[in-house]
Amino acid sequence: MIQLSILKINDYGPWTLTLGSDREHELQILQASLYIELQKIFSKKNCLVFLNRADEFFVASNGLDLEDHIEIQKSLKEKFDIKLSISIGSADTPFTANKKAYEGKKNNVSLSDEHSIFGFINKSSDTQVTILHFDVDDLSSRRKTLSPFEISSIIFRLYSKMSQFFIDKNSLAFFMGGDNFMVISSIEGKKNAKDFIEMIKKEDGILLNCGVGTGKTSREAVNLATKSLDTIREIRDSGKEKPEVYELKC
Ligand SMILES: Nc1nc2c(ncn2[C@@H]2O[C@H](COP(=O)(O)OP(=O)(O)OP(=O)(O)O)[C@@H](O)[C@H]2O)c(=O)[nH]1
Ligand SMILES: [Mg+2]
Repeated sequence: MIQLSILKINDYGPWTLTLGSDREHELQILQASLYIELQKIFSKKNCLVFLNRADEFFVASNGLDLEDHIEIQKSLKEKFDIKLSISIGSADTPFTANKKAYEGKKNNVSLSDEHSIFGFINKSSDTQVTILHFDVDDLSSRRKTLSPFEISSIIFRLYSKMSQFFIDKNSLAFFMGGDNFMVISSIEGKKNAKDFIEMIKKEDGILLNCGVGTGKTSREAVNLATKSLDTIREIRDSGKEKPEVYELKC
């Protein structure tokens, strides 16, 4: 079971208008500050936060109970004037967990009125999340002929294809910066990595590597996925034939 917590700023649209038109810098500062704080709080609880369109945050929150979420809300209240709601969902696949969280909030299934928490906490002992860490092989060589903006355009086209491909497999893809992407997946979902790599190789001539990690918490899964990705690089750099997908187990 994968548990997802989606954090959203309450009434953000109308509130932004109250700042007047000279607001963009303030909004960017607020969004970046929120992201820093959330990544700090959740990583201390062994979770990773995934940035969604800069003003919404997805957390693979396996292992966190309602009390943890209340504690997080209390700490955010002390630091920010704006308030966030948290919607929680859990399911066998990340996409379904995301739908459950969404429906929990839409149907006002309250877990805590006071702290604006909605949805469903995973109460079963079955908690496991798989992370696929994708990275472009040798992006540096493209930088020799392409300008920074042209590189970004390639990366965002790739992100768009990845998002579509993995949503069809009930998994959620996020851009992590540079040429890095992470997909929140179920353990069965990892078999899709190879197919995606082949598709992108054929359609766009881009070579990707993918490290896979599974853990009881997202931080544990991400650690293993990144270690697996780094292992692909080590194999490649030692002159041996590298695997495109690699999975280290703890
Ligand atoms: N989010 C994230 N970004 C990273 C990580 N490692 C590197 N980056 C970013 O990705 C960019 C590209 O770095 P690399 O992927 O190492 O460069 P490369 O030439 O593609 O090298 P290989 O991936 O080893 O083939 C860097 O400039 C960083 O911005 C990581 O683990 N996570
Ligand atoms: Mg790379």
